[in-house]
Amino acid sequence: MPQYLGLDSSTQSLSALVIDTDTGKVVVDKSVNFGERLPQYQSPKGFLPNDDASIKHSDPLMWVEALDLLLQELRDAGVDLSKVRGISGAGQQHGSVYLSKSLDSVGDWSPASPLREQVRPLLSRATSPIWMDSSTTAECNEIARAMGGDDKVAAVSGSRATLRFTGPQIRRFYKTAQAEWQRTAEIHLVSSFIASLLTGKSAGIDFGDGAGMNLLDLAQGKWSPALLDATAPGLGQKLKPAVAANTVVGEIAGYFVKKFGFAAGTKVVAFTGDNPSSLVGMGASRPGTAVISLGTSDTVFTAMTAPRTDPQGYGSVFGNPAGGFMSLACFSNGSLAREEIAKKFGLSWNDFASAIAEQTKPGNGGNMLLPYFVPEITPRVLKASPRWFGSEAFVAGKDAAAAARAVVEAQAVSMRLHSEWIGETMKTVLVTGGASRNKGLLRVLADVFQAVIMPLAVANSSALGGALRAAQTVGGGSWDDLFTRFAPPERDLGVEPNPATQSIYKDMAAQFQQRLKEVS
Ligand code: XUL
Repeated sequence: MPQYLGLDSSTQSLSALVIDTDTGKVVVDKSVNFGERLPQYQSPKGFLPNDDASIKHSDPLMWVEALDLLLQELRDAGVDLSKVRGISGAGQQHGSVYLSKSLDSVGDWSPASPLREQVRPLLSRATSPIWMDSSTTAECNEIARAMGGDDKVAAVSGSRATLRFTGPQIRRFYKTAQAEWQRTAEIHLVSSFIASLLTGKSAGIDFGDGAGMNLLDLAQGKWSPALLDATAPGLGQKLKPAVAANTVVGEIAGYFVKKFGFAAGTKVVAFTGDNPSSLVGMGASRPGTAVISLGTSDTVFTAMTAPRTDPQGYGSVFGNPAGGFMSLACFSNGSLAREEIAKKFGLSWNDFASAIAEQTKPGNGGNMLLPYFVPEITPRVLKASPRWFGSEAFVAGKDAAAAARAVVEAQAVSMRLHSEWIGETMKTVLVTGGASRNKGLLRVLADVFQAVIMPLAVANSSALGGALRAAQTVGGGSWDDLFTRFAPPERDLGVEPNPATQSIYKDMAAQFQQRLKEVS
């Protein structure tokens, strides 16, 4: 029975999903939450505490340990990993791992000790900056200046020099930690790092995730010499050539065969970013269907007919793992903001749905929230600064139902406003991620986007995208067949827009933009 494993190393957890292409079934879908299961890393939300709110780093050994832990759990759950023919997957985008030796020179891992102990001495930098980091304003300006302006950076790489992108992060490392920089022989993204662990040798970064670095020449599929020079001297030698997403980067290392029962020779396909992987996992890798992913960050993305850049500079263009390009707008106040409201008012996730369906109305009686509980990427809000506007009770934090609707309406309005540049009509929007089963949230999205909103049968679309890409590359399945069988949208749960709300949300969008000027 041909089975394929997809992994997703995201901000807060590592997930594994196995599909069986004979039966058309998902064999297993399991996750390890870093905060809960690996508390020794002191990263309850997946990143390390820091007095400087702009600095967000994670311990890469936490990701390594999670891999051992999750594969052991699959084994303990009776999953026969020897049936897996191919593996692919995804990582949170932009995060980077710094090694003092190329993994090509390591050979196989020893099954005698845990993987984390073997990786520890290879790290030239103890922590990894992740996508939530916003400490690189100076470096972005320097890169843009060296390139002759932000438009030039966007024309080559698909995005302006962007705070969380890996190039500016690398430049900051080069400027602030000379000794560690000198000791660094190889730099990986989270995605290529996990693929490298699996093969026991250095796996190339794929075009999809590589586009989130401000280093890749999108048209050429090669590191841009000008961007490399503008970022840090000698950087080109620390990066392996980028590869297409459907490249087999190696075979599974003996360590995993001996420890977890994989078959020797199991192929590993290049890993990509979590958003490009979700595009495939949602069956949306051709233009015409937009995707909203509700995770730690919320993202809106769609396959693109032609690469187009965001004139306001917030959105990005990445490689589409199924070929061509995709757009992406990323909002850091996703579930982080929803969880803040839930915590503040003691609301369950069901309370959110009933607050929206039963206790409040579209437009929220004029109550509005600027939902910035952490610094925001889109639009740029540098300091956490939630603002409440409306009735006395709402502003005083005494109206739980209005607060629940307010956070969801504000997020939806902002997503709509900041995805207009993509220029693709969004008649159908597929929704994935932890919050995608919340009827109240889907209702607001349908009304704000004036589009049919449909959740996907499998919530974990990024890991599913990994499994589908492995099946397509190694097993040779057709995309259409794989999408029909594994990524059917839940039509029954689809929510139709109510046309009567169109003008309400048009007014709200105008007010929202007005209010935004106060914080951005
Ligand atoms: C996308 C982005 C986030 C991360 C974490 O540009 O920064 O969505 O990929 O999921």
